[in-house]
Amino acid sequence: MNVGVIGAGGMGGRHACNLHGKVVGAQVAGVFDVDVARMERVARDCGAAPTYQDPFQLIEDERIEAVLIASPDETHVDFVLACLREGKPVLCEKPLASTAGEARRVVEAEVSLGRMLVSVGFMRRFDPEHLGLYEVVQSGGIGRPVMFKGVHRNASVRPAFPAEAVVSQAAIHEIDTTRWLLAQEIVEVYVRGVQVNDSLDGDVFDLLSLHFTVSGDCLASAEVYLSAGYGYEVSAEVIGDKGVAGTRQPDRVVVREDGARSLPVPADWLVRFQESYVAQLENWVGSLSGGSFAGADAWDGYVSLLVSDACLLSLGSGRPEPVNIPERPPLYRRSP
Ligand code: ISE
Repeated sequence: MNVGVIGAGGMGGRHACNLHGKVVGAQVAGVFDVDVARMERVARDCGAAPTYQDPFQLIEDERIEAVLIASPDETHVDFVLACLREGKPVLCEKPLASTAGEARRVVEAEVSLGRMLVSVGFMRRFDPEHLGLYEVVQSGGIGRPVMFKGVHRNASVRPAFPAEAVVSQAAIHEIDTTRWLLAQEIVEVYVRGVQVNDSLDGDVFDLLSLHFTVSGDCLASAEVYLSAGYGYEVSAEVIGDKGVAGTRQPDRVVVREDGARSLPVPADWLVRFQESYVAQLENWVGSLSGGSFAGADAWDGYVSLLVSDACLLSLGSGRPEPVNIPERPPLYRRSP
């Protein structure tokens, strides 16, 4: 499968390397990035793939059979819509768009095309820890789910991290994980935040406390903390009426020294979720030969942004805000 990669930064560069070196049946057939040096470096490292001066030329090139998008969030929709115009399958990094209104354009285009070509990169759905939790919850192993609890900590973010990205780029993982694990919709949100790291540009709530009311008499809460300092840590727990299940930290080694025992903590998401990124790509490439992608689709991408928009509204209003989710189009009516 000849895959074109748009965006060769940290995430896109890792996806390209994983496609080139770890995913059977796929090759990097083209690379675009606005940073020419970065584009050429990734292309060189991935089998001397051709580079492009224009991302739309990559999408329209008949050599390119599928597209992976890992460019800045605000560019996703236009590239995804171009892939739909070309009838090419696309794996778009989360979030699908910057807002739900933008993502709605993708859903409408895909519904009118009548084919599901868009996949969205919520990689926790491929994480062995989260998949194990999903299987316990969905099999009824802890009875009826009554609460989800998530923890999402980054060591740090860049000083110019946009305020809204704390939700649309970071907390959106907890939004999708809540929907996926519980197979329920979030119907109301209440979000409060504080700024911990005063060196961030402007007013950025780098610590959020999110509370969701979930259909099916279930609750969810999450801590999203982007200035944790010590490392990158993500965990999820589901409380049922007959038991509790949760992810454990995928520890590799216990270090004993100076009278103490310690467990290493990953530096960032590229380290913690490398296995998940490869599994997601393998599943996506496999789905292109006639299967179906086991991850998130454009409807998931759209609904996660409806919740994200409501969270940003609640942050501003200081009140709980409803999430109004339209009826799911028949194209997207697959089992949870
Ligand atoms: C980043 O884009 C990711 O997707 C990471 O998983 C998340 O932890 C981080 O906060 C985001 O900025």
